[in-house]
Amino acid sequence: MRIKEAHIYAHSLPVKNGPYTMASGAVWSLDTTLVKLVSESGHVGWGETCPIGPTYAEAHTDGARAALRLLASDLIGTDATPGKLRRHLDAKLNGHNYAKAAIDIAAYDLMGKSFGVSVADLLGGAVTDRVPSYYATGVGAPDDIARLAKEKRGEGYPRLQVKVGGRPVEIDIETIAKVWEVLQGSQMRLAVDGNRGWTTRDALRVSRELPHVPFVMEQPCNSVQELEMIRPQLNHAIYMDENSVDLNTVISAAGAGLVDGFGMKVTRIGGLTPMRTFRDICEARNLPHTCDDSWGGDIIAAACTQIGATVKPELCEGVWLAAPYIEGHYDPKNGVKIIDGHIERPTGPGLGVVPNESLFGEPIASFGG
Ligand code: 0XW
Ligand code: MG
Repeated sequence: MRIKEAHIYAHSLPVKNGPYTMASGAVWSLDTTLVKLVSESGHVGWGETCPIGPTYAEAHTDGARAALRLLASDLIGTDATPGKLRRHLDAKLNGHNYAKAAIDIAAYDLMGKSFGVSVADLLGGAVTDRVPSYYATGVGAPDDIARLAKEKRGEGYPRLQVKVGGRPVEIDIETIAKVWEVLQGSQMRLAVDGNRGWTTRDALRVSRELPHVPFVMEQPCNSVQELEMIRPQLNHAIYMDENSVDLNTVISAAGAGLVDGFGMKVTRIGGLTPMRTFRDICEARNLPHTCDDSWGGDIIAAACTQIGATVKPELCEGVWLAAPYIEGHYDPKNGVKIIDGHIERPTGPGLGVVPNESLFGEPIASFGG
């Protein structure tokens, strides 16, 4: 399966009822980048990468596009089988996982479409076609977030992630306590995501003042070293998100027992090829994890859902989608939607979605053809 054409597209995704707020800032609109690969056999595969602004991760839109231009220029005639392709990309450019991820996802879509099987089949097989999702609030006033918690609980979401950080920690403590009043007695699980925004002092204080609230503390502080400092003193389970930038970090964190699970982003780790290894490492250590991305439309949503559907159900913390914050879909028929807090896995070949590419206009770069 050799690549005949590679095209890169830019597309804008405004935040519905924006902005979306996290400890590191507020975003009103995100610039996503799509990759289309065409094989010599005429099959087409799509990938996507959409950093949520320039301060959330060590990633930004222009970085993704520059890296993709460099990588795509050398794809023509290359074998699109994802494992081989991965080594080819690594030989061309060091790092830049979030850009390589778009090519890797497109290669999986291409392979699935040409074999007539879904990406979940290629990743080991779906264990469910109804994948649990979770809702992430922005950083907001305690009463507003408690109201939102009640609404999302009513909609059937099995999990809520409350954003905190970037403001006085007293307001975060009040927010978590008020949310817990709403969720107590329900089946809905709670994660509190600091997005690197707390000091170790703040994280320890929250854990000490709310020992009765069974939340998972996600990426409270900025660095791995800060997580190591607070770990022995916490009352709460701790998940790593932003710091888990590659498989090596994941192996170290899991091996050292530093964390109880991960919030994982498919593009941060480099696409579906490393993501399936990540999933298997977590299964070997019984570590729960999410299968998310930071933002993006139907392509990234389908990629997260396909891998999420293959995770051992007890370890699947959910698949977060930007869909509730985005107007419309790339694929008018099979767009990836959240219904009653769960996602129906698209069951067609490849990712199971086919974007209406006229939405993206002319490519910003094209190779081959
Ligand atoms: C809630 N998310 C999955 C979406 C935003 O991009 C941030 C992210 C997270 O957990 O940090
Ligand atoms: Mg997170």
